[in-house]
Amino acid sequence: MKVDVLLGLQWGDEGKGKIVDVLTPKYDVISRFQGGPNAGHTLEFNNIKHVLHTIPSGIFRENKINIIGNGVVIDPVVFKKEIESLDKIGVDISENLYISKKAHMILPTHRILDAASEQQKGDTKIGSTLKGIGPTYKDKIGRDGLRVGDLLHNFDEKYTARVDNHKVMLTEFFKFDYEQMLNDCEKDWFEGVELLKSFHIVDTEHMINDALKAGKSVLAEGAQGTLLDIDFGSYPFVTSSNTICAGACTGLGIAPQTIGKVFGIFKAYCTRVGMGPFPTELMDETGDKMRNAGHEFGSTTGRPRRCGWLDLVALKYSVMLNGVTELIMMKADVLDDFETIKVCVGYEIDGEVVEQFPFELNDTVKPVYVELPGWQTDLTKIKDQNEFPEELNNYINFIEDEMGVPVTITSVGPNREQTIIME
Ligand code: 2SA
Ligand code: MG
Repeated sequence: MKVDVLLGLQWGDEGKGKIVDVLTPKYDVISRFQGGPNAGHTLEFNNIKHVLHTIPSGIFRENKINIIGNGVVIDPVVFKKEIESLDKIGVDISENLYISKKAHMILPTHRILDAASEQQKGDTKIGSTLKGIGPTYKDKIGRDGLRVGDLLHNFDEKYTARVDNHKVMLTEFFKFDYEQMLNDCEKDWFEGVELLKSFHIVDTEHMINDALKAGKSVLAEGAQGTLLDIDFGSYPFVTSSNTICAGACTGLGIAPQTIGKVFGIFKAYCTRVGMGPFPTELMDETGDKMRNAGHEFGSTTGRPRRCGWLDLVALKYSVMLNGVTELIMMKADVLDDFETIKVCVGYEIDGEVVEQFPFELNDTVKPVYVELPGWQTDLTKIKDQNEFPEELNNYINFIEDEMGVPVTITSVGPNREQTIIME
């Protein structure tokens, strides 16, 4: 069997949670391979909206194995809150959640270091989610991290050594007053650790490979988006993990040839939270209209998202990096009320038009648009592709032609029923 991968092709918030929820019934194992509580995957369960941060989206279905892979970073505080809120709605996952011993932990001081670093950067800050992601991955790569498996042996010693180190950095380098923040969260953190220890902590790479050998199907659930990838995103305004398909290999311990389908999710337009370049951004009424129609406010931090037209230069780059085999277009209904819809097909840089995603997206990059007629139809009631207005079909065909990959699902609203499978 193969591992199918589902990932975001833009700057995150493409609606991965909804689609993973639609796809999960087909898989035996659902896994997360990178990121951490900077993700917020919104799912609907019994008509209740539920946001997951660390836990894979397969947990609302019975008899699914959910794996938090080695590439993920875990904050025990957030983890505990997630478990408690699942408990409240009667979802017990103690038996079908497995956590990699090799996943790194976000320490209380990592969160504080994230805040200190952003404060020090001032105007050049990344606009991070302040969840401690950057400092945790920095320690992992710097070979100073603490892993979930470390909880099982001499943990207190290791914890104190790391935290003492961080305290020196906070005091001497960042001149950051951390005492209060640390006092506020350390107790919760240790409580979270106790809860974490009660779950299955295993070498998940063996589990996944054994599952594949036994004929089980695996879905790898990406977080954030391709344009936030540490290597290929709009560096330094990126997250600190590999969000692309290759990240599933390193973040789960699976070989490249085990990858099967690659589902690439994108919104019919673009959004971005945090700082960093965004060529098609609309800082006008059109952008406001998209934000309101699409309820574009972050599920993790509540921040208003920046909005703009679909960028096919960036999308093509993402399709290439991930080897996308199927495209999934989300939130088509958000564009219901637009007379015409623009699509960026090139970037003008110093008077020259390029179609290749450049090294740097600075202010000199100007989008080149094609304008297509809008459908001006309420898509939210549509149940079948046959009912699609001609203009929507044209929009989809245009994208498929440019990408060379078919759109196999179009989403026309937040509910499960508003997910149109394309023939
Ligand atoms: P960080 O906290 O170090 O990862 O922040 C670095 C940059 O990455 C951006 N970032 C995000 N942007 C959009 N969505 C994110 N998460 C989604 C959510 C979930 C998803 O709904 O919250 O799509 O998986 C996310 N996480 C990080 C951040 O704004 C900084 O620009
Ligand atoms: Mg989101």
